[in-house]
Amino acid sequence: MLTPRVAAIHDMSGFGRCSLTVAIPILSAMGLQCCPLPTAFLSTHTGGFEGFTFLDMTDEMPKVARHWKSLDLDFQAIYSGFLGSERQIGMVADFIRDFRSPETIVVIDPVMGDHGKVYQTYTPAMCEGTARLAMQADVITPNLTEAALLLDMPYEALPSGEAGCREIVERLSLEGQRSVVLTGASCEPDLTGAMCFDARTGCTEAVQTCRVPQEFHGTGDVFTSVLTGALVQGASLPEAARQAVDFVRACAERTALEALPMREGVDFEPLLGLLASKP
Ligand code: PXL
Repeated sequence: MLTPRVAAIHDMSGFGRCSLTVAIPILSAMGLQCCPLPTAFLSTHTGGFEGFTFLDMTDEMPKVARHWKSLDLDFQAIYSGFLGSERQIGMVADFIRDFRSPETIVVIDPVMGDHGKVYQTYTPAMCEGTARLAMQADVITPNLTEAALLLDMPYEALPSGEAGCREIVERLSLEGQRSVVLTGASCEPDLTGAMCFDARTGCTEAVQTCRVPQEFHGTGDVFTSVLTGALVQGASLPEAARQAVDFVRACAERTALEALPMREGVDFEPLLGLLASKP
């Protein structure tokens, strides 16, 4: 079998473990070919560093897409995350239109913010565009902040607990048309993980683990990269979410013992073997 391919549309942040520096090694460890389409190149991510550089790749993106099209490339999954400009949102929509086949899994992480706050570089127009783009997805993976933005309600007003998380994913499913994996979803105070609405089955299921009592940057990117890899490998949505929850927990446990600064992300590299596909 040919190695499945994933087009990964994210920024490349040189330091801080997020987006492409997470997606490429994780998808590769899972036995998949990751083809990066960078949205921006930054010296670090924007969460916790001052003075980061930001090279916008908007003008480059349609050229890359055109070249890939001329090579007749196809992708088993299209996976998008952090975008660098408002114009890119339409470009990602065009990319999906041009490269989607009936078998392609389109995973859109509607990256916009965390902990109730919108990221520094995300304008209101970008947030609206992200919500529109997310309508093209087979699967979206918002955190609670992004869920509130997609539902156009204040973060503080989100329903909580297991019943609240169920309500959120069902409301975000566009009447059952798209799958939703809510990250950072906590059914009980000592537990955390994901709440999944699976558009294929119409079922909502909680996938939980013990909470590691510390926050880390970039765990959403680790989570959605593992989820995407597992879906391409043929896992069901709840199985893929289970793999992603367990991997993030293993990374968080290890990193908590190392007392790494939050902004450096989770120390996932030594744990990539846990994901390794067995030929
Ligand atoms: O993890 C999301 C993310 C991705 N890329 C960049 C970011 C962030 C969150 O802060 O700043 C550049």
